[in-house]
Amino acid sequence: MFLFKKRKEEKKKQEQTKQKQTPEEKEYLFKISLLGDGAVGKTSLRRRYMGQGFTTQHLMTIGADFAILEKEVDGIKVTWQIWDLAGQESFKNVRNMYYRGCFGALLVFDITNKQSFLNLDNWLKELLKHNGRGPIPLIILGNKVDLEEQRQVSQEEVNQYVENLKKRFSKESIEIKYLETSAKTGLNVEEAFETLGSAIFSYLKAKGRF
Ligand SMILES: Nc1nc2c(ncn2[C@@H]2O[C@H](COP(=O)(O)OP(=O)(O)OP(=O)(O)O)[C@@H](O)[C@H]2O)c(=O)[nH]1
Ligand SMILES: [Mg+2]
Repeated sequence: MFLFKKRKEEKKKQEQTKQKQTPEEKEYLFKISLLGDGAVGKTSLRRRYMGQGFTTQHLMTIGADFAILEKEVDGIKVTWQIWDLAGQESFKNVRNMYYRGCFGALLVFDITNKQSFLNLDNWLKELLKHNGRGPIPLIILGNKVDLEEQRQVSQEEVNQYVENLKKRFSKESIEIKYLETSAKTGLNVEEAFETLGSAIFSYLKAKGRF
């Protein structure tokens, strides 16, 4: 009986210290996912962000790849849990469980592949269906900008798409942004994750969970 009471008091103390912690002292765990058609460069972007370089080979992701790493966002320590999902249609059923509880997503298409841009809506639908959290911050990434001469998707059409999404989710406290990246040269890769991280902090603040 005495032990039980002591444990309860300890737990209460722990809760109180947690509440007193400033955002800089707290530790945040951000589960995010990378979505988009097969071969658009999801794994390459994740590897680049993790400092693992770039390879020209396409090693198709089977089901999902999972990575964990610590990086600061806005001066606050964040543990990223990155789910890099397989883009191929055949992995559709396996993917669903990885969406659950994600705080944000990087929606990737390949600027040299129009269809991968047109399919973004399907990816978004899949995410919203299985996430269990409602709309979450989204960063749209037009990848492979180093192949500018093969571009099939103009920045204007993506901006238009993003504007429509913003209208669609105008009642939600989520940010939606567009960035062009290259996993090959590293252009905007850090920015992509940092922008998503900042958007997640804004989302948590709006939900009173910061
Ligand atoms: N030129 C160029 N090639 C890229 C870029 N990003 C990825 N690639 C190439 O595109 C191919 C597919 O890259 P992945 O990162 O494996 O694609 P993925 O989206 O993870 O594909 P799945 O796992 O099958 O869904 C590879 O051959 C990469 O080398 C880029 O920014 N520029
Ligand atoms: Mg992959």
